[in-house]
Amino acid sequence: SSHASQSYASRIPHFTNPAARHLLECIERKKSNLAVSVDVTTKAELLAVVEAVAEDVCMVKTHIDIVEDFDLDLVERLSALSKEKDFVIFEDRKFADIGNTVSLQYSSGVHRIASWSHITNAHLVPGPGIIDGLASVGVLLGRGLLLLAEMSSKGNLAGGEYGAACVRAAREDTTGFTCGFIAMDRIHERNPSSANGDRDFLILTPGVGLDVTGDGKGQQYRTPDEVVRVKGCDVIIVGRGIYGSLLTEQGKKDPQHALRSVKEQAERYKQAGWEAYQKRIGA
Ligand code: 5FU
Repeated sequence: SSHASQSYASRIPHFTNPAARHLLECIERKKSNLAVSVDVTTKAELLAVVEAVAEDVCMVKTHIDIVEDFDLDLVERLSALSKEKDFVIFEDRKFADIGNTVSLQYSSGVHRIASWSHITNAHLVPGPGIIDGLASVGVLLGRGLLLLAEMSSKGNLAGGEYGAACVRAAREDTTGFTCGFIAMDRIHERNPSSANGDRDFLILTPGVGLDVTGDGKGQQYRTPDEVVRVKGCDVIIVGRGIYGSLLTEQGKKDPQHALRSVKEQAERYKQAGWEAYQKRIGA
Protein backbone atom coordinates (compact mmCIF):
# COMPACT_ATOMS: atom_id res chain seq x y z
CA SER A 1 0.00 0.00 0.00
CA SER A 2 1.11 3.57 -0.61
CA HIS A 3 2.90 5.54 2.08
CA ALA A 4 1.43 8.61 0.41
CA SER A 5 -1.80 8.26 2.36
CA GLN A 6 0.10 8.32 5.68
CA SER A 7 1.05 11.44 7.62
CA TYR A 8 4.66 12.59 7.69
CA ALA A 9 4.75 11.93 11.43
CA SER A 10 3.55 8.35 11.13
CA ARG A 11 6.26 7.59 8.57
CA ILE A 12 9.17 8.66 10.81
CA PRO A 13 9.56 5.26 12.54
CA HIS A 14 9.95 3.53 9.16
CA PHE A 15 13.15 5.42 8.42
CA THR A 16 16.48 4.42 9.90
CA ASN A 17 18.42 7.16 8.15
CA PRO A 18 18.98 10.05 10.61
CA ALA A 19 18.82 12.80 7.97
CA ALA A 20 15.51 11.46 6.62
CA ARG A 21 14.09 11.35 10.13
CA HIS A 22 15.36 14.86 10.79
CA LEU A 23 13.61 16.09 7.63
CA LEU A 24 10.29 14.40 8.46
CA GLU A 25 10.44 15.81 11.99
CA CYS A 26 11.09 19.31 10.64
CA ILE A 27 8.21 19.00 8.17
CA GLU A 28 5.87 17.95 10.96
CA ARG A 29 7.01 20.61 13.48
CA LYS A 30 6.81 23.46 11.00
CA LYS A 31 3.88 22.17 8.97
CA SER A 32 5.91 22.83 5.87
CA ASN A 33 6.89 20.56 3.00
CA LEU A 34 8.61 23.45 1.23
CA ALA A 35 12.28 23.41 0.26
CA VAL A 36 13.66 26.64 -1.09
CA SER A 37 16.39 26.36 -3.70
CA VAL A 38 18.65 29.36 -3.07
CA ASP A 39 20.45 29.69 -6.39
CA VAL A 40 22.13 33.06 -5.87
CA THR A 41 25.79 33.77 -6.40
CA THR A 42 26.97 35.75 -3.39
CA LYS A 43 27.28 34.87 0.27
CA ALA A 44 25.31 37.94 1.34
CA GLU A 45 22.40 37.20 -0.99
CA LEU A 46 22.34 33.54 0.00
CA LEU A 47 22.18 34.35 3.71
CA ALA A 48 19.60 37.10 3.13
CA VAL A 49 17.29 34.75 1.23
CA VAL A 50 17.72 32.01 3.82
CA GLU A 51 16.86 34.43 6.62
CA ALA A 52 13.81 35.65 4.71
CA VAL A 53 12.41 32.15 4.14
CA ALA A 54 13.76 30.28 7.18
CA GLU A 55 10.56 30.31 9.18
CA ASP A 56 8.52 28.82 6.33
CA VAL A 57 10.74 26.00 5.09
CA CYS A 58 11.68 22.48 6.13
CA MET A 59 14.75 22.60 3.91
CA VAL A 60 17.21 24.91 2.21
CA LYS A 61 18.75 23.58 -0.99
CA THR A 62 22.09 24.95 -2.16
CA HIS A 63 24.35 24.85 -5.21
CA ILE A 64 27.36 25.84 -3.18
CA ASP A 65 29.70 25.93 -6.21
CA ILE A 66 27.89 28.97 -7.67
CA VAL A 67 28.78 31.20 -4.70
CA GLU A 68 31.55 33.58 -5.86
CA ASP A 69 32.81 34.50 -2.40
CA PHE A 70 32.38 31.10 -0.75
CA ASP A 71 34.22 30.53 2.51
CA LEU A 72 33.76 28.21 5.46
CA ASP A 73 32.18 31.06 7.43
CA LEU A 74 29.22 30.83 5.02
CA VAL A 75 28.56 27.20 5.87
CA GLU A 76 29.09 27.86 9.57
CA ARG A 77 26.41 30.56 9.43
CA LEU A 78 24.13 28.38 7.34
CA SER A 79 24.54 25.55 9.86
CA ALA A 80 23.80 27.90 12.76
CA LEU A 81 20.64 29.09 10.98
CA SER A 82 19.61 25.50 10.29
CA LYS A 83 19.71 24.79 14.04
CA GLU A 84 18.18 28.06 15.15
CA LYS A 85 15.40 28.14 12.54
CA ASP A 86 14.93 24.37 12.26
CA PHE A 87 15.55 23.36 8.66
CA VAL A 88 17.56 20.69 6.85
CA ILE A 89 20.38 21.57 4.45
CA PHE A 90 20.49 19.84 1.06
CA GLU A 91 23.48 20.45 -1.20
CA ASP A 92 22.23 19.65 -4.71
CA ARG A 93 25.68 18.43 -5.82
CA LYS A 94 24.52 15.73 -8.26
CA PHE A 95 27.61 13.57 -7.84
CA ALA A 96 28.30 11.54 -10.97
CA ASP A 97 31.71 9.84 -10.82
CA ILE A 98 33.28 6.60 -9.60
CA GLY A 99 33.08 5.74 -5.91
CA ASN A 100 36.62 6.77 -5.02
CA THR A 101 36.35 10.17 -6.70
CA VAL A 102 32.96 11.05 -5.24
CA SER A 103 34.11 10.14 -1.72
CA LEU A 104 36.86 12.77 -2.15
CA GLN A 105 34.55 15.34 -3.75
CA TYR A 106 32.08 14.83 -0.90
CA SER A 107 34.54 15.02 2.01
CA SER A 108 37.25 17.35 0.74
CA GLY A 109 38.08 20.20 -1.60
CA VAL A 110 37.05 23.77 -1.00
CA HIS A 111 33.48 22.97 0.00
CA ARG A 112 33.77 19.93 2.35
CA ILE A 113 30.12 19.19 1.62
CA ALA A 114 29.78 16.22 3.98
CA SER A 115 30.75 18.39 6.96
CA TRP A 116 27.68 20.64 6.70
CA SER A 117 25.09 19.25 4.27
CA HIS A 118 22.58 16.87 5.85
CA ILE A 119 21.44 15.50 2.52
CA THR A 120 23.02 15.34 -0.91
CA ASN A 121 22.23 13.60 -4.20
CA ALA A 122 23.81 11.54 -6.94
CA HIS A 123 23.24 10.25 -10.44
CA LEU A 124 23.40 6.47 -10.80
CA VAL A 125 25.14 6.68 -14.20
CA PRO A 126 28.45 5.30 -12.79
CA GLY A 127 26.66 2.33 -11.16
CA PRO A 128 26.08 1.44 -7.49
CA GLY A 129 29.74 2.07 -6.57
CA ILE A 130 28.81 5.76 -6.39
CA ILE A 131 26.50 4.97 -3.47
CA ASP A 132 29.23 3.00 -1.67
CA GLY A 133 31.76 5.79 -2.21
CA LEU A 134 29.47 8.46 -0.78
CA ALA A 135 28.26 6.17 2.01
CA SER A 136 31.86 5.59 3.11
CA VAL A 137 31.93 9.28 4.06
CA GLY A 138 28.31 10.07 4.87
CA VAL A 139 27.01 7.23 7.01
CA LEU A 140 29.25 7.93 10.02
CA LEU A 141 28.21 11.59 9.89
CA GLY A 142 24.51 10.69 9.87
CA ARG A 143 23.97 12.05 6.35
CA GLY A 144 21.44 10.95 3.74
CA LEU A 145 21.50 10.40 -0.02
CA LEU A 146 18.87 10.94 -2.70
CA LEU A 147 19.22 9.26 -6.07
CA LEU A 148 18.24 11.29 -9.13
CA ALA A 149 15.73 8.82 -10.52
CA GLU A 150 13.99 11.45 -12.67
CA MET A 151 14.50 15.09 -13.62
CA SER A 152 12.14 17.97 -14.29
CA SER A 153 13.78 19.30 -17.44
CA LYS A 154 12.51 18.79 -20.97
CA GLY A 155 14.15 15.94 -22.90
CA ASN A 156 16.05 14.55 -19.91
CA LEU A 157 17.38 11.02 -20.36
CA ALA A 158 16.50 9.71 -16.90
CA GLY A 159 13.16 8.12 -17.79
CA GLY A 160 11.91 4.55 -17.94
CA GLU A 161 14.34 1.74 -17.16
CA TYR A 162 16.88 4.20 -15.72
CA GLY A 163 14.48 5.25 -12.96
CA ALA A 164 13.62 1.62 -12.24
CA ALA A 165 17.34 0.85 -11.86
CA CYS A 166 17.66 3.73 -9.36
CA VAL A 167 14.82 2.26 -7.32
CA ARG A 168 16.49 -1.18 -7.33
CA ALA A 169 19.83 0.32 -6.27
CA ALA A 170 18.16 2.20 -3.41
CA ARG A 171 16.43 -0.95 -2.18
CA GLU A 172 19.70 -2.88 -2.40
CA ASP A 173 21.66 -0.25 -0.43
CA THR A 174 22.15 -2.09 2.85
CA THR A 175 23.98 0.86 4.48
CA GLY A 176 20.66 2.73 4.82
CA PHE A 177 22.36 5.80 3.35
CA THR A 178 19.96 6.12 0.40
CA CYS A 179 16.76 7.54 1.85
CA GLY A 180 14.90 8.85 -1.17
CA PHE A 181 14.74 10.09 -4.71
CA ILE A 182 14.58 13.19 -6.78
CA ALA A 183 11.58 12.19 -8.87
CA MET A 184 8.37 13.48 -10.39
CA ASP A 185 6.10 11.00 -8.59
CA ARG A 186 6.31 8.05 -6.16
CA ILE A 187 8.55 6.20 -8.56
CA HIS A 188 9.36 3.32 -6.18
CA GLU A 189 5.67 2.48 -5.86
CA ARG A 190 5.43 2.19 -9.65
CA ASN A 191 8.37 -0.21 -9.50
CA PRO A 192 7.39 -2.82 -6.93
CA SER A 193 9.75 -5.55 -5.84
CA SER A 194 9.72 -8.52 -3.51
CA ALA A 195 13.08 -7.56 -1.99
CA ASN A 196 12.65 -4.63 0.44
CA GLY A 197 9.53 -3.74 -1.54
CA ASP A 198 7.75 -2.08 1.38
CA ARG A 199 10.60 0.22 2.31
CA ASP A 200 9.49 3.85 2.44
CA PHE A 201 11.46 6.52 0.59
CA LEU A 202 11.25 10.30 0.45
CA ILE A 203 10.35 11.94 -2.84
CA LEU A 204 11.74 15.45 -3.31
CA THR A 205 10.54 17.24 -6.42
CA PRO A 206 11.89 20.29 -8.28
CA GLY A 207 10.16 22.02 -11.15
CA VAL A 208 7.45 23.60 -9.00
CA GLY A 209 5.85 26.96 -9.78
CA LEU A 210 2.47 28.63 -9.35
CA ASP A 211 2.76 31.34 -11.97
CA VAL A 212 4.64 30.02 -15.01
CA THR A 213 5.00 26.66 -16.80
CA GLY A 214 8.61 26.98 -17.91
CA ASP A 215 11.73 29.17 -17.95
CA GLY A 216 12.60 29.06 -21.65
CA LYS A 217 15.69 26.96 -20.85
CA GLY A 218 14.08 23.55 -20.50
CA GLN A 219 12.71 23.77 -16.98
CA GLN A 220 9.09 22.57 -16.66
CA TYR A 221 6.90 23.65 -13.75
CA ARG A 222 3.94 21.96 -12.09
CA THR A 223 1.88 23.30 -9.21
CA PRO A 224 2.23 22.14 -5.59
CA ASP A 225 -1.23 20.58 -5.85
CA GLU A 226 -0.25 18.50 -8.87
CA VAL A 227 3.06 17.47 -7.33
CA VAL A 228 1.96 16.72 -3.75
CA ARG A 229 -1.73 15.77 -3.92
CA VAL A 230 -1.98 14.19 -7.37
CA LYS A 231 1.51 12.66 -7.69
CA GLY A 232 2.18 11.99 -4.01
CA CYS A 233 5.58 13.68 -3.74
CA ASP A 234 6.79 14.62 -0.25
CA VAL A 235 8.74 17.86 -0.63
CA ILE A 236 8.33 20.65 -3.18
CA ILE A 237 11.53 22.38 -4.25
CA VAL A 238 10.99 25.97 -5.36
CA GLY A 239 13.68 28.33 -6.60
CA ARG A 240 12.90 31.34 -8.78
CA GLY A 241 9.22 31.21 -7.88
CA ILE A 242 10.36 32.38 -4.45
CA TYR A 243 13.59 34.39 -4.80
CA GLY A 244 12.80 35.67 -8.33
CA SER A 245 12.03 39.22 -7.16
CA LEU A 246 15.74 39.64 -6.35
CA LEU A 247 16.66 39.11 -10.00
CA THR A 248 14.55 41.90 -11.49
CA GLU A 249 15.84 45.41 -12.14
CA GLN A 250 13.55 46.71 -9.41
CA GLY A 251 14.77 44.01 -7.03
CA LYS A 252 18.40 44.96 -7.57
CA LYS A 253 17.60 48.61 -6.88
CA ASP A 254 15.63 47.86 -3.73
CA PRO A 255 16.78 44.56 -2.19
CA GLN A 256 14.84 45.11 1.07
CA HIS A 257 11.59 45.41 -0.86
CA ALA A 258 12.54 42.35 -2.93
CA LEU A 259 13.27 40.35 0.24
CA ARG A 260 9.82 41.14 1.59
CA SER A 261 8.41 39.65 -1.60
CA VAL A 262 10.68 36.60 -1.13
CA LYS A 263 9.15 36.07 2.30
CA GLU A 264 5.60 36.48 0.92
CA GLN A 265 6.22 33.95 -1.82
CA ALA A 266 7.67 31.46 0.68
CA GLU A 267 4.51 31.81 2.77
CA ARG A 268 2.39 31.30 -0.34
CA TYR A 269 4.21 28.14 -1.45
CA LYS A 270 4.29 26.79 2.09
CA GLN A 271 0.54 27.13 2.32
CA ALA A 272 -0.05 25.60 -1.12
CA GLY A 273 2.21 22.64 -0.35
CA TRP A 274 0.60 21.97 3.02
CA GLU A 275 -2.95 22.23 1.71
CA ALA A 276 -2.09 19.75 -1.04
CA TYR A 277 -0.67 17.36 1.58
CA GLN A 278 -3.70 17.66 3.84
CA LYS A 279 -6.00 16.87 0.93
CA ARG A 280 -3.80 13.91 0.03
CA ILE A 281 -4.00 12.29 3.46
CA GLY A 282 -7.66 13.26 3.81
CA ALA A 283 -7.08 15.49 6.84
F1 5FU B 1 17.35 17.35 -10.20
C1 5FU B 1 16.85 18.52 -10.52
C2 5FU B 1 15.85 18.59 -11.52
O1 5FU B 1 15.45 17.60 -12.10
N1 5FU B 1 15.35 19.81 -11.80
C3 5FU B 1 15.76 20.94 -11.15
O2 5FU B 1 15.26 22.02 -11.42
C4 5FU B 1 17.25 19.66 -9.87
N2 5FU B 1 16.73 20.85 -10.17
C5 5FU B 1 17.20 22.01 -9.39
O3 5FU B 1 16.10 22.59 -8.71
C6 5FU B 1 17.84 23.10 -10.21
O4 5FU B 1 19.23 22.90 -10.29
C7 5FU B 1 17.50 24.34 -9.40
O5 5FU B 1 18.45 24.50 -8.34
C8 5FU B 1 16.17 24.01 -8.78
C9 5FU B 1 14.96 24.53 -9.51
O6 5FU B 1 14.96 25.92 -9.55
P1 5FU B 1 13.75 26.78 -10.15
O7 5FU B 1 14.27 28.19 -10.09
O8 5FU B 1 12.56 26.54 -9.26
O9 5FU B 1 13.51 26.32 -11.56
